[in-house]
Amino acid sequence: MKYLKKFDPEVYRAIKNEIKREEENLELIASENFVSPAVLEAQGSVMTNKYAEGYPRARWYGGCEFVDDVEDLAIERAKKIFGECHVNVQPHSGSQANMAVYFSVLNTNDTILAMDLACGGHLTHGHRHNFSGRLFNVVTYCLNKDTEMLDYNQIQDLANKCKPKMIVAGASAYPRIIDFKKFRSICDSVAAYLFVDMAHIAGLIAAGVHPSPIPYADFVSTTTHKTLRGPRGGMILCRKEFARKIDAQIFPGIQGGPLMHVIAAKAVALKEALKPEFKIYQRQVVKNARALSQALSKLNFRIVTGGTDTHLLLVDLIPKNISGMDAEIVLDKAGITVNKNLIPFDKKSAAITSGIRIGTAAVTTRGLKEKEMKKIAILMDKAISFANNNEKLAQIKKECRLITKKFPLYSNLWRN
Ligand code: DSN
Repeated sequence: MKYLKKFDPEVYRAIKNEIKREEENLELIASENFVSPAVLEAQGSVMTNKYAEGYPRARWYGGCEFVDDVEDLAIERAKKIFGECHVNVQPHSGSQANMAVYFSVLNTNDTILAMDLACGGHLTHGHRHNFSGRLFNVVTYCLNKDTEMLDYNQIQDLANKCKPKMIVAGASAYPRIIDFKKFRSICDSVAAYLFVDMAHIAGLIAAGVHPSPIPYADFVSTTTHKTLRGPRGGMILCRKEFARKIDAQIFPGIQGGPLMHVIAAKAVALKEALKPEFKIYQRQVVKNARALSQALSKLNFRIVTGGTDTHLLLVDLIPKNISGMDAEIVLDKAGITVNKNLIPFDKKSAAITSGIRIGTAAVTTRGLKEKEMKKIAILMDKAISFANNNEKLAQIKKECRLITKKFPLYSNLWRN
């Protein structure tokens, strides 16, 4: 970063500090990951300079022959991974991917049935402060109170009553396998479209570690930066019959020029996802989440649903007498990064919460395995029991640092 260092030392310093933070801390935010140097190079490339409104070979600007190449590569690789469907790699984010899906077949005030944010859904699945909740009539499903898992009978009953035009499956904080076939049959019974937001589990699906929604859904959206381990961005996969509608909603519907440097990086990440190592990585992500869940359980943390099938777990902190908000702060002081999260039927507000969400995608990228998960659980438990003791927390941070030192991130990756 020699040019940046010289021209803008303040931004340079912030980036260096972020590198240090990522290198030294245990990153357990379920929606985050670390991209490869190849992805970073593509994203930091001259393709940021190019306007390319339109689609490959049908652009509104000249000089698009090379950006066409990367967009074609990204689309073809996504199809190889996820199967035959129409792919649009232009959404700037998951939110914009979701917006394009809604706009493609819904009219304002149409009814959608989606998972409540408080039960693990996402803002763009109809939250009242989000565009989705403001534009559509939203009915929400939650979880079974006893199992804390999706209750397909409840979803069927709600669908029978509200006759939604679209049912949204997918979540931000749900640790179990989602049965897309069941969602399809509920949709068929009420003639609704099935829209699956697979953002959190896209990498697991790419590796065959979670069942794929592609055979069942009319529309699938994803972000590219979570378990899929690509650049920050979005993508839509849909049945071919909706191809024109989806493309027209992304451009000119809701976006202008696509971010071609990000699309180049998406292509690189998708090439990585096609490699056999990616399957091994995703299997380890789930093994690590299970190991962490079991280890925390043994230390008297209550794991929502009793465990996990995915990259994430939701931890109920009520037995530990600390809120999610305070646990997030305390763990940060100890060098462990998580986020506070509502647990199903939480009595606390979204700003305080009774739980934290933990994910293993990022720590698995740097090579941690089950043995380290057990150590992390012990460190988390220690940190929470010494919540008011900054000296102890600083000591725990040093212990975390011993783990991250053993599994260097950038110092190793960038040398190769
Ligand atoms: N904010 C993301 C998450 O953390 O799950 C979803 O967009």
